Amino acid sequence: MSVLTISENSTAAVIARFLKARGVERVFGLCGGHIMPIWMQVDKEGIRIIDVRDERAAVHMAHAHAEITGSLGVALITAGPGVTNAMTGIANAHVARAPVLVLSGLPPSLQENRGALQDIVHIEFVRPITRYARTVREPALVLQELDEAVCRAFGQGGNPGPVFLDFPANTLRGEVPKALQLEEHFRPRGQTLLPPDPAAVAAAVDLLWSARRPLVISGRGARAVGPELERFLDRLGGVYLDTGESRGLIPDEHPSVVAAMRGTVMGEADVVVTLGRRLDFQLAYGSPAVFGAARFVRIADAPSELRDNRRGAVEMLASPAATLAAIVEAAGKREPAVDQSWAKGLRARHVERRVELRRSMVAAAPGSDGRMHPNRLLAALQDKLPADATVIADGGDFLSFARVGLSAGTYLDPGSLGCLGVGVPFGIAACLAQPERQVVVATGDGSFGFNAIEVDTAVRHRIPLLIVVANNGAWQIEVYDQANTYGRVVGTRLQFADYAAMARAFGMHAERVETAEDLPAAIDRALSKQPALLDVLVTTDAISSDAKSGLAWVPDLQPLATWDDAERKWRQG
Ligand SMILES: Cc1ncc(C[n+]2csc(CCOP(=O)(O)OP(=O)(O)O)c2C)c(N)n1
Ligand SMILES: [Mg+2]
Repeated sequence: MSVLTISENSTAAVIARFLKARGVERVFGLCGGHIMPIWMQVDKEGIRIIDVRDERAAVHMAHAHAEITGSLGVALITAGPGVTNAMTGIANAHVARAPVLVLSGLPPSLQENRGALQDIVHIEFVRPITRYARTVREPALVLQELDEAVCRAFGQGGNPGPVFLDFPANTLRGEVPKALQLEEHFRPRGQTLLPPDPAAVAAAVDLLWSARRPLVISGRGARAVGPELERFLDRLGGVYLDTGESRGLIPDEHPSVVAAMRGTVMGEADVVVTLGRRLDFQLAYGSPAVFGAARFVRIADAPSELRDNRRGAVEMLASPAATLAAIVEAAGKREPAVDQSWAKGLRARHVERRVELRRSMVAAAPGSDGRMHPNRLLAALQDKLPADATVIADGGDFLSFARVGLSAGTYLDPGSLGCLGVGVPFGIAACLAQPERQVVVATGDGSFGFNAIEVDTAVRHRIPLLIVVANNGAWQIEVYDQANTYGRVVGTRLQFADYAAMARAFGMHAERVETAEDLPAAIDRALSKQPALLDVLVTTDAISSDAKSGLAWVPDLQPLATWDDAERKWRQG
């Protein structure tokens, strides 16, 4: 039998050297013959391969890596079903605007369209959910293609997001001429800084420093600007909201934080600053029905976060950090006009609500089925977690409870695609990216199921992760919607499956917990034996705010019933 050898100048070897040179330390993937040359060379370069059980999980992991580190996430998946399996992960990274490079293979060109194994044209179906999707057939062009793809992944004047390259097997084995392996293609690129327009900075200062009730909302594009944002808030005063995309950016103790007063503050602000934040469904699409006569200042380095839904009185396509610094600088010693009693009042009510929430969580009564309330579980968990823990929340009702019930240094969830199942893969990637942090996945039982098999990946790679499954034997938020909207329940009940036994089958420490009294010791044991899973039985009687507010039954004009009512009235004039 002849063996195909891979030379050091092969396309595959050059791809691996490129990844190494660009600082890629790990690749998430699932093997297959069509990508084997890259796989072996990546390993040879000392890049760690996190081998998963489903390609979707590989892309979810690359996505979480990118969100947490701000650096490129890389997924390596095989041809055909490898790519179709990955589609959900790619779509989620697309909606989340996460810089992810997906690499795949193709049958050799000489077998193209002849009925080859795993032959399907990937780029036609990945194109709408990627920033760049190309088949690279010519070894001599591989470095330019990789460089272009990575630039597009980071946005570079456009929107960041996933990019896709595939290579026929013969291309991977083909030679890249040495003369074309230019250092300039390998060399890491620095960040592109977009300086703000001084005239727009002056206009923003005028508007903001004369605002009585300014509100600042941060999002994805603000993730790296914590210090600048804090200085800006300290200087301007006003209040601050963050809707999950950039949670942990401003500490809860900061006097501007009023997260628990979101509904009120959105209706009361007179100037709203969006910082790298889309005015999406979580922000009522910026509708005047909800935001009243507020004027907007929009700051973003990605176009999709600059103009969506509402036009800003001031719009700046510029780096958020540089822009905030320039605004503070330009404001100089000017006194802000903020109504201090308004800001302080909101803050005081926010703090009251937080205290009340903590109190009610600990005291939450069990349901009529005798099972504990999800908030009891979250309170026990919060008790044992460090304040800077990374929280990955996933689920329907349980996501709604966990989002407010757990404080987090870093937080990720299914995002605006509502992509259930990200929990375990996101958790694994977060552990790898933040080895100094405790990472916990708080997931509903239904959501856990999608990528439950990745407990195997966590065990094999010794990932010190805690997975907590809130097991209510149902897709409960949907059960509630059906019962309330249609008066009957169809196809939304699951079993109280023994997820602990499942995890143990893969060698993970796992326990089922049935009472709130047993929780503290079980959490301690789990934390000392990670990776670990706790399968906690919770009641179906607990109705979450997402279930009550309309997110579950999807009103016509707005995601929440109260906003939908407001929008209806406002449209009628
Ligand atoms: C991939 C995917 N499938 C279906 C849905 C619709 N959906 C939203 S929440 C939910 C129920 C989640 O159940 P579980 O994770 O058990 O949480 P629970 O509501 O029971 O707390 C479903 C099916 C979705 N958002 N994403
Ligand atoms: Mg459930």
